[in-house]
Amino acid sequence: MIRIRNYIGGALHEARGGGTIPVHDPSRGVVFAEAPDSDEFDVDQAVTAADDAEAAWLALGREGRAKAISRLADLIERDLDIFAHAESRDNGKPLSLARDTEIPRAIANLRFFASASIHFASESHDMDGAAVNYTERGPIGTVGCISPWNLPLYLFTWKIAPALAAGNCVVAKPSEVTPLTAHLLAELCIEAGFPPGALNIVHGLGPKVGAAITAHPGIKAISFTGGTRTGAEIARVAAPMFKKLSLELGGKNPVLVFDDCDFDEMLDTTVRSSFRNQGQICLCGSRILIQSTIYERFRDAFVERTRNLIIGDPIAERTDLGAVVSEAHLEKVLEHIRAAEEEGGRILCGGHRVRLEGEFAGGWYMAPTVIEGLGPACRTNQEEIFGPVVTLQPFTDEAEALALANDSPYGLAGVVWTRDVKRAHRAARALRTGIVWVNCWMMRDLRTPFGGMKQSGVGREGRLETLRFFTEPKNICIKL
Ligand code: TXE
Repeated sequence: MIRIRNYIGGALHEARGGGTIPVHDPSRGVVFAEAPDSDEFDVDQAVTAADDAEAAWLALGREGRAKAISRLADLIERDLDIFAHAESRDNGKPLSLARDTEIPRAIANLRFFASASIHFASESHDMDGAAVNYTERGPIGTVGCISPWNLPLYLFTWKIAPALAAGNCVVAKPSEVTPLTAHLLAELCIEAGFPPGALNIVHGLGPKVGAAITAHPGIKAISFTGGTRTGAEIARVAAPMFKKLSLELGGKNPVLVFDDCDFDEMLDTTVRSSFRNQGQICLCGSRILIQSTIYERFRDAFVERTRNLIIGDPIAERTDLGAVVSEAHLEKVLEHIRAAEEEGGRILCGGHRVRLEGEFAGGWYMAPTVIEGLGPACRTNQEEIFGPVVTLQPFTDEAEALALANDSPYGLAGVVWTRDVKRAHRAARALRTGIVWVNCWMMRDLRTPFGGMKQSGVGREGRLETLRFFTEPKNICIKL
């Protein structure tokens, strides 16, 4: 049994109450680790440790902080295999995905923001010689980072790296469902001699630890990625305390397939954008809108490709889909499928749990599912499912495609497949989403703004956006 512990003030600790939370291996449905069941006392200890660390962390200067953060990246890279196996075991995701994409991205997050903070420049505005303004951007103080279970270390580092690089001290909470890689990172912090208290990691349940971080008066800003309902709860508590908030929430992303697209490339990518990480990426396309002239061709090819996806042992190289993250999540996805059937949807493939054999018999596997025959207003096309489930809807022309795409309470990402350059620009502009991919999916440049409109969140992340979020601007005007 792996024992995960809090990382506070540079050392590992049990929760004050001594309680633990079981951590499951979704591929087998068994408990393999336990994490501290922390509460507001542990959060308070972490805030005190962070406040105490502030002077030493600032004294390192930008270069010193960047060096300390980069050193963590080097150590994760050294242990890449250990981290990838841990992520796959904790989350159920294919090992190949953790090893080739997610852990490398966590390393890139740390290096990227270590370097970006060095190049972060101040602005100055000249008032025709009468005066000059310059804008200082200093750290905020102690900040909170709360991350979800779908891309555990990837999203954890995407928050803590810029927060630290900007000179803040951090109290961070990974998801209680997937705490392992954050714990491995804490061990590397100790090995690296990372300044004690600059980063503190408190494990535990959202309504206890997450809520305590949100409500703690010593925490000046909160960066959160997770469900829309949780984001609303955080905003409800934090807004009257005037905390800065960055909320990256859910999505119900449309994929617009026009009949002039490169069909083979579109098909390959759309299979990925639908089912990668078992559909548990906020950027996955879940509403596929297809021009009626190629609807049957697309549907038949897509269903055939989906049926051929291999569901199995996450460690096996040929596995396309591993397990979904938890039994509760599997039940939630299956409940959405039952609702889709009640609404009159036709399940073209999947729609059920998959039982594997041997050691994986207790694992939480789900067949990738394609549904057609549902209108835009139904629950299935309005609510985020966050599993390997997509719907197909035909459209006749561009106007109808855009109306369907924008008929959603969410506005995170949209994908457009067309060879018509004018249409690509028109559609990209008309989509009410924070991110649009044309003829591709999930190509990410860390410098660009990332985030959503409507119920997909508030604020953006990315090089400039995040460093601005994690700093406090001060304008200084000097009369000449
Ligand atoms: O997320 P939660 P859950 C969506 C997806 C999923 C749904 C619920 O639809 O089915 O959200 O997932 C912490 N105060 N996404 O329940 O609860 C929690 O401990 C402060 C989309 O797992 O939002 C965890 O660390 N914090 C998404 C983090 O919030 C609280 C990724 C996220 O968990 C809290 C994940 C509280 N009151 C789920 N309650 C995406 N956009 O990528 C919980 N938390």
